[in-house]
Amino acid sequence: TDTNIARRSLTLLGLGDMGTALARTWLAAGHSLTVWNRTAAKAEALAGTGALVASSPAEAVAANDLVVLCLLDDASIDSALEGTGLDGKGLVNLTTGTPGEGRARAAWAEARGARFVDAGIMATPAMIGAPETGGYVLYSGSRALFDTHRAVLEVPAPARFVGEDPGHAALHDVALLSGMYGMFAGISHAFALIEGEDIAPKDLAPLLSEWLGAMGFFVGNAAERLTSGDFTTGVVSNLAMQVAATGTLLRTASEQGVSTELIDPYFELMRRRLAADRAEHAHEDTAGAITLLRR
Ligand code: FVH
Repeated sequence: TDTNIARRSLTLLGLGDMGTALARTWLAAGHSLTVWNRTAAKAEALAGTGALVASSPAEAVAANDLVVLCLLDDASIDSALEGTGLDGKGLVNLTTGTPGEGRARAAWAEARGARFVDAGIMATPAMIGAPETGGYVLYSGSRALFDTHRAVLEVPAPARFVGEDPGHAALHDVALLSGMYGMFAGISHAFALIEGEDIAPKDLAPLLSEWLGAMGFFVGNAAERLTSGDFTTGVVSNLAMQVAATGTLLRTASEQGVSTELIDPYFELMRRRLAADRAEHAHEDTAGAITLLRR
């Protein structure tokens, strides 16, 4: 495990919004940082704060054993590193990708003699170097590589290692983001309902926020039900009642002149789960609907 973190040196490829935020925290913490960016001006801008600017990806990679990638997408890694020797390097990929891309990239790195860790950044650039904001980075792949560099990787944001399958950081990342977008959809529908009424969005906001927090128990409940296969024990709001109640939500949307396009898909799934076996599924909550999603 890295103990002397003040004197570590590493390379960072990619100085977009996120890469620049990462670079600033490593430089501020006193690390020796070599940077490369396709558009050289972004790298030059960091030279004044102590970054060593490489003129090519190959020069940047040669400078250090630890090489961090923070590029736009998986394809840009090929574009940046094509023809660059990686033998003996430790590659940490902070570029967002799919689980399949993470696994393929690990095999690609190993074939070139490098160890590999993939990552998913659960933070915006403003949350980097600000642990109080709750951001963190998910890592998966080579445990040995992660352990060796953990301290330096934790400078920008806390690290969470989620397993040796190099696809699992991306899978966790996308699962969390998917949950977030589902929540954003519900929030959008809620605000659309009050538009044009004598209710200020800022007055609905704290109620909505508090309600979503209170409903957060569903996450743990769903996990328990999916693990045990028991979708009925301890149910407080049963599926038959909830399906009936969706009628009120849909009629309200109609009265308010609001499209139901954001809530229809979930309501349809609830109806399908109930219709599949009404006698059994009527006593579940909505977690049973999850089982219908897998193709
Ligand atoms: N910014 C955010 O809020 C999110 C937070 C969660 C994680 N994402 C992911 O982080 C990766 C980098 O995101 P970013 O915000 O730094 O993105 P950009 O500011 O657009 O910078 C992109 C960098 O990638 C370079 N680049 C693009 N294509 C190529 C290529 N073909 N060859 C070499 N480099 C390439 C680009 O270079 P340049 O345009 O400055 O020349 C930037 O350095 C990303 O995976 C997010 O999903 C961020």
